[in-house]
Amino acid sequence: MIIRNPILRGFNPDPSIVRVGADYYLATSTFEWFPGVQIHHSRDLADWRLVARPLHRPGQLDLRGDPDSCGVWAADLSHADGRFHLVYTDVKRYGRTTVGGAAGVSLRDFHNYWVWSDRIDGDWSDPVHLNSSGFDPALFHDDDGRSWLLNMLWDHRPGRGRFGGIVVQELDRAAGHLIGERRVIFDGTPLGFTEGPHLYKRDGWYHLLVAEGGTERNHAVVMARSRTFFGPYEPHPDGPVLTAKDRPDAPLQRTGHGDLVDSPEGTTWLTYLCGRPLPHSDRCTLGRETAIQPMRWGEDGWLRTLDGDALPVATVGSAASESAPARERDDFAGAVLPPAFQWLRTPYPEQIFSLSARPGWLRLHGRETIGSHFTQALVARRPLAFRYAAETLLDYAPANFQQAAGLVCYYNATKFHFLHITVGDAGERLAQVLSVLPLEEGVSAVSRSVAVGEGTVALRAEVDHEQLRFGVRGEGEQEWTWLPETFAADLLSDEATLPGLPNFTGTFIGMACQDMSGVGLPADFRYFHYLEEC
Ligand code: 6LW
Repeated sequence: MIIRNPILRGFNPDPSIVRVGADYYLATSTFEWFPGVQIHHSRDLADWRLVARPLHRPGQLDLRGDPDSCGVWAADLSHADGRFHLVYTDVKRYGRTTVGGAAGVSLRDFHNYWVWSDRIDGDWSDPVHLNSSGFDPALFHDDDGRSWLLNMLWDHRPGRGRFGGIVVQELDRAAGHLIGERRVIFDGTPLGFTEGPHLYKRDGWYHLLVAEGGTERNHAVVMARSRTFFGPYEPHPDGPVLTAKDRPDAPLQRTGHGDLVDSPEGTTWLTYLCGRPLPHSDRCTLGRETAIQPMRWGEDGWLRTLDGDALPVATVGSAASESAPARERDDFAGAVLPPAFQWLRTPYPEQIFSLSARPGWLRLHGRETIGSHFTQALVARRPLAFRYAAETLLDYAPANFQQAAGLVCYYNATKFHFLHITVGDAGERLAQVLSVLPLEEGVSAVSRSVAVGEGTVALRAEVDHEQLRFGVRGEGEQEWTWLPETFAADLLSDEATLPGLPNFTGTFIGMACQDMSGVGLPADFRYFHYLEEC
């Protein structure tokens, strides 16, 4: 078995893993993207398949109005008494780091929910609100049958450092609410930014695993242990269990926010989030991804990487060759979206798209502008590599300049490149690119346009690391017409941002349709191809 990290390529951060018999399940965060939470399945830890997106009904999740990089953070997946449990945060407010500067208050809104299901791909329950005291909830099911909720405690008060430690409180699963008192069990280490708690019981010890250092280059997996549940917890004598901090040579960067699982053979595996910057850059256009590697328990009862160097590994086992490039051609012949696709925020997808209005086509209804925090018609998928091409076929007849539809490379409202078909001043149909750039607030650019004839039009994006180019091909044409400009793909990354704003997702590539005239003019898409050029 060869494991190539990241095992979940493209925006899949904050992994939580559980094993039930021979089946491993991995839950990752989805933020403002809908449906909420992705759960992948594997039997060998190498090959993973998306098997569930549990939060999909209006009664479960409504992300409309959630700011960029808010929404569903850090789901924690567990299994107890024959049932899967999922706790997660819906972040409703983030804003800039503090209101009133560093000495000001940091007002944010984190709501933690619990859902459950007897089957991983079953109909998950409606959520039960547990608390709102901070983010990164996790459940610990003790062997006395009691369950406990952990989360990081958010301290909004001036000068308190915002991260107030790890708190626990008992969850009465039968009654469906927290009971007893809330207690801080761990204040963290000097690395700070203590979050992402998970608790395990082994050899008479309670082992606490947390993320520290913040999710950028100082990120780390940190462990502490105690003989008693409420602590005190003694940090690992070696420091972080795994980190790429101060190791720019490490094959994976930003490694942190981990979770542990034991194989049937008794090997302990650590899964964690990581970032892969573009070569010769610090920019992660694919966002934070998920990696995994085996660990070992020392004679002293502490967990370490196999080499004891606390470093991430690119592969487990000798990888003779690179994995084959993905070539995914999706048409829209089915009644549901192909599984790789998601949309933004709304639990009412029928308001933005239809797969039945024109059989064999995906119809996007012209709604709000790209970047709207409410109802924008944008359906997209994660790119998984630094080089890829994406192509679609569009049937669209705009009547005025306020109507636009096409192919978009999208990070969030502050950064995207949108190749769209619209109408010029003389009423002619044309293709042009609207770019909104993250570094100069509100700066956007519209490229030079190319004329487009009647009928359907094929649209193509080709991304090669930092460079993006767009092409169009009219009905009956053999050759692509490439727009004269190229565009900065690396601006669509976690790192290219105005200061103080959250950038926790990653680039998506997909289809969009907006109608600022309010007519709701639809655009029809026949297929979507995602091709990793080798
Ligand atoms: C997540 C926190 C983190 O809740 O970033 O890197 C937050 N760690 O644990 C969003 O992914």
